[in-house]
Amino acid sequence: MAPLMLRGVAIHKSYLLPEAQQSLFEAVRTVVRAAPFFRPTTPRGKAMSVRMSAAGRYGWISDAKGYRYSRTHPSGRDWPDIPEQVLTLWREVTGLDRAPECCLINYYDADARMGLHQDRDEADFGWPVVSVSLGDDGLFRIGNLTRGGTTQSIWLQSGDVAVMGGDARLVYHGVDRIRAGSSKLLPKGGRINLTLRVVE
Ligand SMILES: O=C(O)CCC(=O)C(=O)O
Repeated sequence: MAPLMLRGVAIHKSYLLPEAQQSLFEAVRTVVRAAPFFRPTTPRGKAMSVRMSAAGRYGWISDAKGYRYSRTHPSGRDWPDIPEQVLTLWREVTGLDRAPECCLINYYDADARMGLHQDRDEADFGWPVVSVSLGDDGLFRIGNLTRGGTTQSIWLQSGDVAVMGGDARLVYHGVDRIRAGSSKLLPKGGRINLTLRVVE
């Protein structure tokens, strides 16, 4: 089915069927056992509401030294490999042979959110960013290529996949709120978002 287009972002609603969501969630659990969630702080020292982990050659971290990609988890260990089913999904939705080097894993509890931002720490904005939602619904807001202006929002649900590429690669985006209890996929509730990016 053709994706729904919102401000250039391609949103594949219900891309993953419940069984595929369950299997992806199990794969994420395995990653998080090896690379436990941590709560990043902004360079100004404020704790972010989202908890993070990652798989791949790079993870993304933030602390007093700033926002950046890092080859290691805060524990000092390498990040686990990106699960094969995640790489398959990337190939399916992008049609690219080049694999992403970072699978960022965001965990949102009922009160977590993510402010409007651009993904611009990567070397080449020619590669798309792919985002996969699991668990509770998240209200995803899409703005413009510069800060400010009008925005539009859409509820991303478990199994939805969004692709930010082409002219929409650098669009401002964020998550305003979580609809707690809207999914039963995560036994303790909450939302997981996987963000796949080519870094180098
Ligand atoms: O959780 C989401 O849907 C978006 C995550 C995001 O924007 C990011 O990790 O940069």
